Amino acid sequence: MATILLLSGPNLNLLGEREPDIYGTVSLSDLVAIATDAATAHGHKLEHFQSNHEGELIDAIHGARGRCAAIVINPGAFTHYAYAIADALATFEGTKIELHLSNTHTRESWRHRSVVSAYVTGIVAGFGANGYRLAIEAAVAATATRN
Ligand code: CA2
Repeated sequence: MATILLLSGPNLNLLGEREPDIYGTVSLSDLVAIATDAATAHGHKLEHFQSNHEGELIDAIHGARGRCAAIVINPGAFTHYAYAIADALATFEGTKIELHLSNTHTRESWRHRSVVSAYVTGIVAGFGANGYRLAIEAAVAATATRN
């Protein structure tokens, strides 16, 4: 059994309360349940951590080193400018999936750029809540084929 760390960035704790046209009506705890079910179905354990603070997310990435097989991260708006999160992801040796509810490329131009994409194994974006299952399955598959 491997541990998969799901990280949620700023404002994702407010999901379900505003902007349902973009992000859907599900809450963050609903998304964590979807991810947990997907991980459990493959015999793995899921841990989740949400923070509105960049340094706390960096500390969580450091804490996953040598302990977790994969990180699935929705960095929220940090995606677009947080170089320190990109640097932290570069230090993690396992599978890394960048995850977004929305297709950021169909939205405002400032959302088109991700500073973390160059440091991840792959990206899941635009599939809403279903993306949380897809991302876990991608992490499991990528982890199984490593080495
Ligand atoms: O599509 C995604 O998953 C995003 O990572 C969500 C971020 C956004 O800054 C990225 O460009 C794309 C924003 C999450 C904030 O979600 C809200 C939830 C409730 C009310 C307002 C925003």
